[in-house]
Amino acid sequence: MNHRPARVAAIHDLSGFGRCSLSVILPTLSTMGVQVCPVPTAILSSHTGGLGEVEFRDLTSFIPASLEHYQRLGLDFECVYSGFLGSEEQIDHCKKYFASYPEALAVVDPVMGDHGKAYRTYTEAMRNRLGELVQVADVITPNLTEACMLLKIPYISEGLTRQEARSLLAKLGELGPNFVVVTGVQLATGGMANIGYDKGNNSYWVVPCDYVPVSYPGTGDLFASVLTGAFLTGDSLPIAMGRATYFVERCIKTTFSYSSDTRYGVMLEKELSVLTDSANQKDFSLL
Ligand code: PXL
Repeated sequence: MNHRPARVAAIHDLSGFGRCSLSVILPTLSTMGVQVCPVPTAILSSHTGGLGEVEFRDLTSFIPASLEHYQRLGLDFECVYSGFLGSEEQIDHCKKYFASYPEALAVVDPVMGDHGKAYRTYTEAMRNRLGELVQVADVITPNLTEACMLLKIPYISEGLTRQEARSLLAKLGELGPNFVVVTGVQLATGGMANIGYDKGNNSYWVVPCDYVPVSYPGTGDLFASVLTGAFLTGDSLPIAMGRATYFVERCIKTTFSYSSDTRYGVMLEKELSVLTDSANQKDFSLL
């Protein structure tokens, strides 16, 4: 029997200031007992969200080179997880990673935008190409902006009814993945929630979020990494969603309590320890 921790190839950028991408995925998954093998797509001085001009080192050629190396040595992964990608070419290299590890859990966090707007590095052509990545995914974790971009529908700014929320999830499921989670959804009944769909047992789930009047970069990356870590350690979809929501909310509330500059991201250093106890989870209900 193999007792080593589950191993994830995490294909994402490495950002300096701003606490996002591999910089937060590594400590998060390590704390959950999952080994991360980083496949950096780029090294950036900060995230792209407002800390000045970003110093950018493109690492596109490292993606196929690392894959070739791992395949040649027979090194295996239980999960391949993709996040922020900088070009169509990087998306194509990612597709090859997923195809090379057909047994691995394929997690696609379709990092494209937030608050109804695409990130400035994102092009229309990349959106179409990302759709192809989503087709081969087992799990996708778009926020509401990204969910609408994937479905090629206008951003939904009104609260969703239960029926509308379920239909949004079902349509995303039709794109390919067995598990769909959409974060940051406004509900018609009031309040924000993370919603999920498990296609295998045709169940829809909702985890309500506490409202905090701020937004920080990297919270989507944190959510997707806790969800991935929970899946890899045997949790069901709603339990994984409950753990991810609990952790991200704790990070947001703690950071807000210090009135820190939002562009620096959340103070996960103060909250990582909550991940070691899987009882730290928000309650979930059927949607
Ligand atoms: O949090 C997603 C993300 C990842 N990587 C970079 C980003 C962002 C969001 O702004 O800028 C470089």
